[in-house]
Amino acid sequence: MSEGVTNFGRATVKLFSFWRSLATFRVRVALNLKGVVPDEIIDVNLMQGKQRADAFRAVNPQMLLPALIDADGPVLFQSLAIIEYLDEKYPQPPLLPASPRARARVRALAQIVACDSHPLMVPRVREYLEHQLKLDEEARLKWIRHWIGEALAALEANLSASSDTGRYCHGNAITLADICLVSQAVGAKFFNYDTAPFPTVRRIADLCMQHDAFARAHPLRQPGAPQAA
Ligand SMILES: N[C@@H](CCC(=O)N[C@@H](CS)C(=O)NCC(=O)O)C(=O)O
Repeated sequence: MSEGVTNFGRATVKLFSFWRSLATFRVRVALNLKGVVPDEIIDVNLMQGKQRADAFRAVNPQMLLPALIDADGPVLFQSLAIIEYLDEKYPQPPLLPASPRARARVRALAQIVACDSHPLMVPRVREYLEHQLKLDEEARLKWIRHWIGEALAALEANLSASSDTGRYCHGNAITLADICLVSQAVGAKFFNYDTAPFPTVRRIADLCMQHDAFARAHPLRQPGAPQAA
């Protein structure tokens, strides 16, 4: 781990982050939407396996990013749980709609990404495919692209068929579902997956990326990211 940005030693909000982490991207968007600026950003280099170092294991025994420490803690982990925590602590702008049915839809769309697709392509899974199952790079990419496509297809089917879909995933305000949808679209780009067959997903992702909270949170705009898209 290496120390990142600090504000006068007043460490009230600490975000454990890595530029490429899509789950951390989701939390960065939520922080930006809520106007919360972390006092410290602690870089955990996933490409160097630093998530498994003792220093980070003590923070999050699951050895996954993101992790967030708000004031005296305890540490918060799992991107959806962190985002809902932020939403409850800072209610404006709301990231979940008001009605139970609408909230369920937004959470379900979010979980297509965060529970059913993204976990299948993270470093620990890619490493297992490579080192334990001995799959070559072509087979590993086939795996990743398959699960990216499954989620994009599920999102597109729901979004294009539902009268609840508006400018964003649910109506005309940004919700948790949009945050997750954008992380899926950005992840697809990382693996050169063409999102053209999913026009509703693409339209909403493009619209979100015009918003400063999303644009500033983009993985390629974080410290340590490569220059090129
Ligand atoms: N379900 C978790 C996923 C967390 C996760 O897998 N994070 C990735 C980075 S996006 C990670 O830290 N991977 C480390 C590893 O796989 O070893 C969440 O949404 O927070």
